[in-house]
Amino acid sequence: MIDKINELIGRVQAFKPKAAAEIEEFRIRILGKKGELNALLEEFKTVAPELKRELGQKINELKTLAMQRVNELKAAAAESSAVSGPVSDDLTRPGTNEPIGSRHPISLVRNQIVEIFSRLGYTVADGPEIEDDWHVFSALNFPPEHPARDMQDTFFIDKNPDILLRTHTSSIQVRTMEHQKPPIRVVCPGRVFRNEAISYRAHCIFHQVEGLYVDENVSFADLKQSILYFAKEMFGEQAQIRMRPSYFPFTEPSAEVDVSCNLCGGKGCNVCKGTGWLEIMGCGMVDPNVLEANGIDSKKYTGFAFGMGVERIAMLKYGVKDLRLYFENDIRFLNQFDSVL
Ligand code: 2NL
Repeated sequence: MIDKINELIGRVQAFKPKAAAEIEEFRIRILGKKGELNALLEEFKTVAPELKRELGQKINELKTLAMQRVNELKAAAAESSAVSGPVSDDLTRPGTNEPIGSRHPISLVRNQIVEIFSRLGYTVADGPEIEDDWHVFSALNFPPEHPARDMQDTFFIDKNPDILLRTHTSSIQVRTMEHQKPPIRVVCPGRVFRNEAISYRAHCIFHQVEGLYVDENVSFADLKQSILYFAKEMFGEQAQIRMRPSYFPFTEPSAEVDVSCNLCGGKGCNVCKGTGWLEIMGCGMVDPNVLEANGIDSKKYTGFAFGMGVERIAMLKYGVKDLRLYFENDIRFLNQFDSVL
């Protein structure tokens, strides 16, 4: 019986089909219900017990080999028929259309924000996503007991209170002030992280663009005019802004900026909840404590800063009502933004 098995192994190894159809014939002849392998297994039932171990192993070897060989040959045949079918000989055949990708809406809006401020003389700065307490909180005048420093709100790494994921991109501006003297004019785009439950309007990872302008005689009027310019470039010439008093640890005074609702032209609709205004960012005059903490003489220099959420601006611009769409990479959503800029 061992000779029969070896002979069959030899034939499997030597098998070279001339046409694809021969592979299936070969499979049926060897591995099929009434094939040679099953015939061997019938015969195997009658062999002496002391031979069973060796013969059984040998038959298994044969079976694995035959299955592998059939699969290999079938895969090779499928590939070669795809390449050398009759159509490929027709050189006038139109090419297959390779769909090209497009930028993610968050990238589009982020690029546009950066581009608008670059026209006002801002340069772009970057910094690490994993930060320390100083660059995210202390240098920005956060008091020691501020709730943002809590585990509930901020992701700490290995529970180390000094290593954390940045919760805003202000840490980039802090790093800019470390190695650059005024005048400073930077925009800082980047991902930020907050320990929040995910919903249609919140995500634990999102994108911000912040800006910082420090020089002699920088005023709140400069801030207001810069933001108005931004709003008109982003939302259209008809856009108006208003500012409401607010509070941030790092600016004084601080303001929340609203843009007039594009959908109803300010009359009030369900998007602006009847107010005619939509919130787009926060801003303010840099707190003198922040300037001093970063080695800038607050008697000589003043500055303004602002920060906005890219998802929020993109939602308003494109009328997207659920922020989670930006993170799911559903091609049906992404295909609607066909710009490649
Ligand atoms: C918001 C508000 C803001 C800043 C960010 C800032 C940075 C430095 C100094 C002072 Cl280094 N301020 N950034 C200022 C005001 C508001 O962001 O709602 N962001 C989404």
